[in-house]
Amino acid sequence: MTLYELQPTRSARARWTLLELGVPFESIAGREVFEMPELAQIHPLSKLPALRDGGRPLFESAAICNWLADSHPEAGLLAPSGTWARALHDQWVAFTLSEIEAFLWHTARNMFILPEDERLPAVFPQNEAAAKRGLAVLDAHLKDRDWLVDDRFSLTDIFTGYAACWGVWQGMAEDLPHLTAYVERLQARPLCPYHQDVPAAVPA
Ligand SMILES: N[C@@H](CCC(=O)N[C@@H](CS)C(=O)NCC(=O)O)C(=O)O
Repeated sequence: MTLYELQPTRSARARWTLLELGVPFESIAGREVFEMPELAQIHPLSKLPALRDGGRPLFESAAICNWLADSHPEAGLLAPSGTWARALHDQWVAFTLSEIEAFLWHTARNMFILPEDERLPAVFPQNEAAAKRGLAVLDAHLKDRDWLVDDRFSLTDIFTGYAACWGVWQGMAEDLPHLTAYVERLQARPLCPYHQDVPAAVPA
């Protein structure tokens, strides 16, 4: 098992999943990974994270994390397909990507990643408002529970929890106490790698 990663970014989801599952893996890490032909063979856009499992290439953090948890069912990190708990996991993953992360990432691209003359700071307020709407949904859901699905820690928390941390790091959760407490619970877990600010580490 080989994980191509850059920490701390969305690669951390795959790393945490592997650690929770106790699966040994080789790590190929760092900014130089973006230039590696072997990454381009896995991810058509040479993005991270990317995984090679027994020679088979896989990209997108959601697909990687789901595959890892599904292929190690004994760990109980993810409810099986066909259960209601799995439907709820799928719901939170889709919600995270479309209602929170898309906006956080669009801002990050316009703040750190695109060439300076292509950046559009005008998108920041709109993205912040949209991401906050999504984060507020998580905050309301977490009012009466510690974890997102079935009130037990699961892959859903590894996945969606990353976007929750990202929102907190961006100062978007000051009026979201349940989300803030949730991020603290995540970070208190012994294997949690979500401890640094994302934008500072996103490739320039
Ligand atoms: N939706 C993808 C996002 C992958 C992604 O954009 N990763 C960033 C690091 S967080 C990256 O590779 N950036 C380099 C680039 O955009 O060219 C996932 O969740 O895996």
